[in-house]
Amino acid sequence: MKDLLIQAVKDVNEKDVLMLVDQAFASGLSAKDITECIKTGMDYVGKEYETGNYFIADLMMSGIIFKEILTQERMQPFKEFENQNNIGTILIGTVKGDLHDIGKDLFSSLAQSCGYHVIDLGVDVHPQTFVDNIIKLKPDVLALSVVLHTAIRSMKDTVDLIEKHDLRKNLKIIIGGNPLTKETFNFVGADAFSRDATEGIEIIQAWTREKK
Ligand code: B12
Repeated sequence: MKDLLIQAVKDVNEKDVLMLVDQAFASGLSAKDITECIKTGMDYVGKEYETGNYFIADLMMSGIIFKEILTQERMQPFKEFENQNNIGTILIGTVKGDLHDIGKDLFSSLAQSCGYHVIDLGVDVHPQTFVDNIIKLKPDVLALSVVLHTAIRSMKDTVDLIEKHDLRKNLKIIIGGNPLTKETFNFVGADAFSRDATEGIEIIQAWTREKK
C-alpha cells in the first residue's frame, strides 16, 4: 500500500493519490504514515525537477496534491498526540524570499493538535513583520520555516533584527526546514533547529515543561 501511494505521488497522479489515501486509511495506516509516504514521493519529484526531467508545473501539482490531503479533517489532529488546551503561543512564518508553506503548515497543525495556539504570518515574511508581531503578540516561541537555501540569509536577518530590538529574553526561537544543518543553525543563531516537524514539536514541548 505504502509503495503504491509513494509511486502515485512520484507520478504526480492526483486521482490515484486521493484514491490510495482512502485505501490507506481503510487499511489502518495512520495520518503520520500517509504524510511520510507523500513526503517521500515529493522528494522524488523535487529531484526529478532538479535534473530537468520534471517541470515547474510538476512541482506545483505535487504541492497542490499534498495540500489537498493535509487539509482533510481526518489528517488532523494527528492521533499520536494528545489534545490539550492553549499551553503556549507559537508565532510562525516562512522567511522572506521563500514561498514554500507545506512543511510550515504541517508543523502548525501538529503544534495545534498538541495544544499550542499558533499564529501563522504566512510566507515570504519580512524580518520587520516578525519583529512587529513579537512586540504585539508576545509569543512564547517563534518558529521560522525555510525550504530554499537562498532564504537562509533572511532567516539570519530575522534573528539579528529580533536581537537588535532586544526581544529574545522571553522568546525561544526554533528554525526548521530541509536545508538546515548544524553549521547553518550556528550561522542563524537560533535556540534550536530541526529538519523534522515532529522533532520540532518535541523540542518546544521540552521548553514548555522547563517554563512551568
Ligand atoms: C512543492 C514544491 C514547490 C511549490 C511550493 C508549494 C507550496 N505551497 O509550498 C512551488 C511550485 C511554489 C515551488 C516553487 C519553487 N521551488 Co520548490 N519544491 C517543492 C517540493 C517538490 C516539495 C516541497 C514540500 O512541500 N515538501 C513537503 C514538506 C512537508 O517538506 P518540507 O517543506 O521540507 O518540510 C519538512 C521539513 O523541512 C520540516 N520543516 C519545514 N518547516 C519547518 C518549520 C519548523 C519550525 C520545523 C521544526 C520544521 C519544519 O518539517 C517538514 C516535515 O517534517 C520541493 C522538493 C523537496 N524535496 O522538498 C521543491 C524544492 C524545495 N523547490 C525548489 C526550488 C528551486 C523552487 C523554485 C526556486 C523553482 C523555480 N525555479 O521557480 C521556486 C521557489 C519559489 C520561492 N520563492 O519560494 C528546490 C529548492 C532547492 C534549495 N534547497 O534551495 C527543491 C528542493 C526542488 C529541487 N530539488 O530542486 N516549489
